[in-house]
Amino acid sequence: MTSYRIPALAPLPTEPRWQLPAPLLPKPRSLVQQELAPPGQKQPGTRAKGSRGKAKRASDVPETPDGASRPQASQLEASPSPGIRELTEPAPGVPAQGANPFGLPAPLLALLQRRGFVTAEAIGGLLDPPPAPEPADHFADLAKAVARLRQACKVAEAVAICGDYDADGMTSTALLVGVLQRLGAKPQAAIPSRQEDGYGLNVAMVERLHGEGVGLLVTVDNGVAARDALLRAQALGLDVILTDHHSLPDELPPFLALLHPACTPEGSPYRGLAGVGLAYVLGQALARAMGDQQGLANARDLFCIGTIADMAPLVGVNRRWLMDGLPGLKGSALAGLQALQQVAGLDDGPIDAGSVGFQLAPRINAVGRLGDPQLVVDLLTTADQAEALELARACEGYNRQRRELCEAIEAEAVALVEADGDQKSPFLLLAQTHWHHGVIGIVASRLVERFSRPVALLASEGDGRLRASVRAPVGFAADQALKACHDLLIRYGGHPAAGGFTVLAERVAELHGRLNGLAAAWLQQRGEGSIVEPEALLPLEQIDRSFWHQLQRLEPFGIAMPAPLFWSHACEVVDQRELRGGHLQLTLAQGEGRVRAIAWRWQGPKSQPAVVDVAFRLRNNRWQGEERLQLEVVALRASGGEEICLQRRQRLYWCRRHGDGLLIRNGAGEELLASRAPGPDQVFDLTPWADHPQASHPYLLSLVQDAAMALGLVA
Ligand SMILES: [Mn+2]
Repeated sequence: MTSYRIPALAPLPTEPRWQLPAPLLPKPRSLVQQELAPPGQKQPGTRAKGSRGKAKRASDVPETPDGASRPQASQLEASPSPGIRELTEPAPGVPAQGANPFGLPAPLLALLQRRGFVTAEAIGGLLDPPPAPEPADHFADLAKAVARLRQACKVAEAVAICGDYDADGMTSTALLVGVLQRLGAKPQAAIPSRQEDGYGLNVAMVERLHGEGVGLLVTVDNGVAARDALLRAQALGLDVILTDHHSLPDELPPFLALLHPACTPEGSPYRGLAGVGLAYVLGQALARAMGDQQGLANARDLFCIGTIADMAPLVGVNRRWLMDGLPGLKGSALAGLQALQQVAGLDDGPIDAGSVGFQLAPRINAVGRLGDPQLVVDLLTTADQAEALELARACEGYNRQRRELCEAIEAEAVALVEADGDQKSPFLLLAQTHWHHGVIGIVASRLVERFSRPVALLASEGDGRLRASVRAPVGFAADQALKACHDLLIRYGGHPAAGGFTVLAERVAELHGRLNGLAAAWLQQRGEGSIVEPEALLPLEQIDRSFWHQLQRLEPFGIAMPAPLFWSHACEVVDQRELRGGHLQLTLAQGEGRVRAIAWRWQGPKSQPAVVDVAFRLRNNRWQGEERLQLEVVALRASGGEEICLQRRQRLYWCRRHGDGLLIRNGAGEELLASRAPGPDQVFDLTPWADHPQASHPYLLSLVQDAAMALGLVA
């Protein structure tokens, strides 16, 4: 047995660390593999003025400036060792000529290149993804499944759609119920209850459905793990079409046809489908086979909601179909979606992936968390507007209740954590028997954000058992941590960012000890605080409607295609005020640019420095018919202003703007002047010393590029 020691942890500062993006300059691998000699005796452009630069050449000893001229080093630390990243993630090259026939502004182009979209072809494929390929070529069992469903439609057979109580499972169910109803079958929804049944199809449900005369089961968003239930279905002579996107177990249950993303060919654009994506593939193929196209718009609307709500990656066919489908949501023919938009207050403005994820999905999910999922299926299948509105109001009620529960639990949990003062556990594990397990996952996510460490919240399941939701910050693998403690757990599962387990109450203390050991080791390795990694510089002056429209071309944003995180250098804080609810509102100015910024649930210091660097996402804020672009602040720090300090391994360099160029001084007082290279690329070089033998030295060039980036001179 492994034993874990729990080292005492120093309190973590709330200040996040910043990591600037890799410069868009190719750096040869040799930089990584061999420790380069410093610029050397014959450093180009060395100027004697004001320096004591005679003998003390740049050497391997850490450089420290001496004398009173010591510049004020900001806390800025460019990626401490820019080379290391390249071992796993080569810095994208300088944009090839003609790689931007799309008219994208420089910050967006830089962002795309850092995300790996380097060629014109790749960028084109992102802005306008290719149509989905023929699904039958990617799903071997699709024809078999369609044939069986056609038969059911012909004879008006009773078909059960066996879904799940989350938004993905409920939209999948509604999608197939809608398509089958239209095509003549007699579909019924069969979703287990979170409270009474737990996840997935069970034996009792199968027996009940069989008793009611159902001859065909279609599972959506679950099924591959329901071996017992499906063995029972087989014994009762029921046909089963399995559609699921959860991990395939070693032993599959019996089935007539299986649609699963993992069964598509390697690299298939269908690999990222959620449950509702599979339901859409099946519904679409069936409707086509039966010569009906009309009902498919409704199915596509549901596809959009379920895919975003389930946090499926927005790439491949997901991206293509969302780009096609999202604009139609506003005018959806589904009465339920219209009603839901109405109660959510989405009347004005377009519906984008964000409004689906943050407005519509929570209202649907709240029902699955606290109530009967059948309500959502009814809402999303009814044609009656009055009924739809009534059901949407019920969703709204559950959502309000969900919000209140979350707030109460969060307040309790935060109080428990803060009672420990500076001695917070590396792994926050909190248990209260009265907490509702339908919502503890949401609260756990908020605590991860607040305390930047893994969190497990436990609620009672009865019989001396507790059930937990686990959430973890990027870099800590929750699933691996649970696996390492499997001998203490009754049940566990999940993926790196989120998981769950069931445990006996008497085991909780030991479990917490072990998890603390794992998290402490991870925290120690990761360093203190969270890390902010802005992707591209965006000067405030460039923020206008035209930039916003260009940014919209990269939508939809979500999982695997996050909304860009920009940063801006040396912004003047013109105004700051605290809003009700603990939010911070700032007015920032930079050159001609002036913009409103808001930091939701601000945890940092009350008062901000006069000049800040800000990391932010750009949002279009609609308020009472007016639209205004504003920054959503992710991090703030005091700006180094005109002069910043870069650290390269053991050496320090002081860098500042110098006219259109920049000036770099090392610890020996030697200075180097760089200027913007001619041409469209955002490159600084040592043109002033073009003749010097070391003017193209990779170490110097990358140093210059890092400095230009840190000073906010290039995107
Ligand atoms: Mn799902």
